[in-house]
Amino acid sequence: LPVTDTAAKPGAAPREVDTLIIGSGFAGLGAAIKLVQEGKTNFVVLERGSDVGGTWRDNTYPGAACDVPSHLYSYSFALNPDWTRSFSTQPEIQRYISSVSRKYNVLDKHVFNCDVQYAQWNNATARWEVQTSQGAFVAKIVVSAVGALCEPSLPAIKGIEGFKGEIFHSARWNHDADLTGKRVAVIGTGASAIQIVPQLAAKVSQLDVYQRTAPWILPRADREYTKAEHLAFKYIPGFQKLSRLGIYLMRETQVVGLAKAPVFMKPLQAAAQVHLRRQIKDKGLRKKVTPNFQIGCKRMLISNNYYPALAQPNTELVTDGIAEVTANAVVDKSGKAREVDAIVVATGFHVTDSPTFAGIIGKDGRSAAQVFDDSGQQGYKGSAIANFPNMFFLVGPNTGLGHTSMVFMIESQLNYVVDAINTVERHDIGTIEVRQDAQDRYNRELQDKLSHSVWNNGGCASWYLDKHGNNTTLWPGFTFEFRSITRKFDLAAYDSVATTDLPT
Ligand code: N01
Repeated sequence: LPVTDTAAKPGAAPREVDTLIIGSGFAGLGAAIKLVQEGKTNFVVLERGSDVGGTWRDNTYPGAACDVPSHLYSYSFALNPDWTRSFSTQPEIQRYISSVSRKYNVLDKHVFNCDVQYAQWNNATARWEVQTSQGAFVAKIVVSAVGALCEPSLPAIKGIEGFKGEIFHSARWNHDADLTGKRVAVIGTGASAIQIVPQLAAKVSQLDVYQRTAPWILPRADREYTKAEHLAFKYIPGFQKLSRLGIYLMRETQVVGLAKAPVFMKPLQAAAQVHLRRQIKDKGLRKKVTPNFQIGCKRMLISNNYYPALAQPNTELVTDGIAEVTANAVVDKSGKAREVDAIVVATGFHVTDSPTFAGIIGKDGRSAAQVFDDSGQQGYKGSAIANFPNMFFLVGPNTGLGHTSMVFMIESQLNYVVDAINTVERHDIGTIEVRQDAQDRYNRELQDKLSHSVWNNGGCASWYLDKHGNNTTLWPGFTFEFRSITRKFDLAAYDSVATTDLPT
């Protein structure tokens, strides 16, 4: 593929850099901050949106909020004593990320509205050539921080493209569409949908919720912080850190049930059953929302208002499956058509089959999509992939979590990747690539651990598993174990060539 328009515009970001970061969510922004802290200036961040924030910028649907407590869901180096509640809403998280980007003065390193079309390794120059909607960039090292939940997955439902009303994905909410008093269908009952449904139920005339698989839902211990707590977070030294540690340790105990011995999930499943019985009195509805798999197999959801919203008279839970969508209705598999003015598609994201993989082209000319098609999505410590020299990944393969804060995993990876970049500089390395044997050994151990987990054995299909049935998304242990293996960059697991030995 030809690289076009490499000429730098006056005053624009440099076109040739040491390090190029793709994406500015929690991961990419964190990488930019760490590079600055390491005294590095020759880098650029390419961001397809018009602001930092990534998934928290994009998911603006009504009710969007985090299901990890606020004090843990933030950078350790930028604690925020001002969180207003125990589980933050999307606008507050977005404001936090934005304020961190300003505080650490990295916005001038960003090129916004810059959509990366592909990144191709050039063996001859030992550089990545990155083609974007704003022309080409060339970099020695690329850090891919595009996130796992960034590419909306649209359902392949017969006739859906011919629907004449409003239709949009949960992560691309159309705020110009006023749904007040309208008839609305929501497709999906995952983490996004269960936050959207109560908001819509309160304002629409008719809400049809299309459920394919009933999720497990636990109570949400959400509340506003008191004035005394605010003062304590702000003025008592260590109080915030202690509270963060407490949340962290409580969440970590879940790993035993999720990854090691699913039998320990039974108390949580019992708690979810009690929650369901308390919130839904109608036995028919109760039966419909009772999951048929083990809790934890899919992401555990938390909500206090989803079940009550389903029980509202203007809401109907449809479990017959969708046969087709016509110009003005959704038709279920029993043949019943329900006319609607709008459809909200809350069907999740392309994770193990992200279209972004097709745009990363490694040293033998194969894209990440082609490599993953053969072997499944595999990497080394979630941070490097054989065949892709001088490229590091944040939130790469098997770094996802089902129980606690991704920011913790991201910070672990930031240590590792920034140490890798420092190592490359220190040893004057021209190219560096993880060894296939090191990657294979790492993945054998991972898959062995995952084979005992509830994600693989809990009797459900989920976005955690790829088309081969392999779990290539989740980290199977305690997060402090991941922190430990990413503490230092391990050059021994990599093949490297000194700059002086590169062919000229
Ligand atoms: O997506 P999902 P999401 N026909 O993939 C259904 C994070 N997150 O956007 O279960 C009909 O979980 C699908 O059904 P089934 C979090 O990590 C966090 O909700 O596959 N239905 C499912 O019900 C989460 O896991 C937060 O049978 C179809 C739903 O759509 C991840 O993002 C908030 C269908 C998709 O659920 C993704 O969550 C939001 C079809 N063709 C998101 N295809 C918080 O922190 C799919 N479905 C709170």
